[in-house]
Amino acid sequence: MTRTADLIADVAAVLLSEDQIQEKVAELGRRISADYAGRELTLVSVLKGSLPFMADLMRAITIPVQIDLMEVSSYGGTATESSGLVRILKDLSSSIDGHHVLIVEDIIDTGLTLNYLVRYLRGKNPASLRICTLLDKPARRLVEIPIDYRGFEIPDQFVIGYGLDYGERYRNLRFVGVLRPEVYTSPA
Ligand code: PRP
Ligand code: 7HP
Repeated sequence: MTRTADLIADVAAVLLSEDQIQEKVAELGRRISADYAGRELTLVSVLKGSLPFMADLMRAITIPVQIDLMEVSSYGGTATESSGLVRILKDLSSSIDGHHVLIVEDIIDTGLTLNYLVRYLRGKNPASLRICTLLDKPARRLVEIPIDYRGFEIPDQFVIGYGLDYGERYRNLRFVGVLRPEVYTSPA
């Protein structure tokens, strides 16, 4: 059986500690609350990776919010490389027509997932559409994405934890760490 200790053994370095993440989430919550004061905000979380970030961010926001969840998966790529081909596994539950929408993402890497999602959500006629991401890995960007709220800019390393996975593991770690390259380069 896998224990948290086994997961931690695969971590080369802690990139962002639990405290650093929580401090940043509180700061983003304050900024978003101030920017959207007097307006109704709908947070759209992009599952599964953004689940912990969404759960913490929505509670750091002090104005009324609605939430909705989408799940997308990129296909045709590898476990560490996105392909740009995106499939919607779970669509919005409610209309966002006329709503102020903030997309909540865990990481923007190539930008291909969000490029697809932004175009998809714009087609649903929101009053405004902005992007909040915890992590931004600009070195790998293939398409330009306007980021309105950015938690941390990170180097070009494969990271896991706080929702981020490799092969569906590590999402339950409370920090963001760099995965040991042996984990994804050595044969299973
Ligand atoms: C991850 C992450 C982003 C996307 C970013 O999702 O949550 O949605 O990749 O990569 P990109 O900028 O190169 O498109 P993934 O498809 O791994 O699904 P998950 O959230 O369920 O882990
Ligand atoms: C997707 C993704 N998932 C986990 N860790 C990373 O570094 C990633 N980049 N893009």
